[in-house]
Amino acid sequence: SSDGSIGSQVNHEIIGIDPGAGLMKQTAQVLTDYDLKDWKLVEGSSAAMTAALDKAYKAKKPIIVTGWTPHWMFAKYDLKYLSDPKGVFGKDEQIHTVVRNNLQKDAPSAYAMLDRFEWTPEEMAVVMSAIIDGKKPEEAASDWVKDNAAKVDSWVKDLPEEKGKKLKLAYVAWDSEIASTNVVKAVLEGKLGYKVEMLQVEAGPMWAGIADGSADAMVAAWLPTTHKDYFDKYSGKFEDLGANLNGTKLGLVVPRYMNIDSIEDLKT
Ligand code: PBE
Repeated sequence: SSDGSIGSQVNHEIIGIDPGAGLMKQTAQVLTDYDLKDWKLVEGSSAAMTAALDKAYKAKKPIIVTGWTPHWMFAKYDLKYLSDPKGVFGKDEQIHTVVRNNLQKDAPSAYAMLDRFEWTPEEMAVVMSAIIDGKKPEEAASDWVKDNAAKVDSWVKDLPEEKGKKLKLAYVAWDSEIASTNVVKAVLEGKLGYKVEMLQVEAGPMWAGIADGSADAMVAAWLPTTHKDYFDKYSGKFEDLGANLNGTKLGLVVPRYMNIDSIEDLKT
């Protein structure tokens, strides 16, 4: 239809990301809880979502995407979260570091570094922005490590090198996790001598890989809400080393030029 409603303007589509993301489950719940029957959540990837956003934004067209903080999109475009009066997207949570059982015994220095690893959304933003400006992720990460020597030293202080020992870091190609995983790899390799392989997978296989020991660690666990299903499913089969970043948010995101403010506004 072309009745001029927000729904008809965007074809009743919300541009989603990879189906395994917690954000996708929460958005599906939003469609139910707000009774948005005509609406579709479009599956894709982080990269496809940001490409669609970029295209719409440049044309000043309406678009609704699933989004999260920390993300470079908020620096590059003038955006807003739609308010969520029913609280489906939950409260602020943290990004946690999660490792396989027995990693402490098998790779004590890596375990200790991963346990100490923590940074801020502002620090992560530096790496994310460098990547979106065209730097290779490894290069953006190693530059950040060079520029933040004091912080990096606090993660590795007094830990013995384990030259040549292999480690596998699992991650999903979410912009925030591309940044964090590359920084952790740069530190484990550059400061502690490990040989680190990065395994890019979907969210389900990332958790499964830690639980079955085929991956050693990940810094991409959004808890306590977004990855609750995975956390519960693999309970006892991993070790949660706690938060590595505070100050996250998830929700539906639109360009500020759009004349809506709340998820409730999608109903009209
Ligand atoms: N995210 C980014 C993920 C966690 C990191 C919000 C897209 C998710 O929804 O599972």
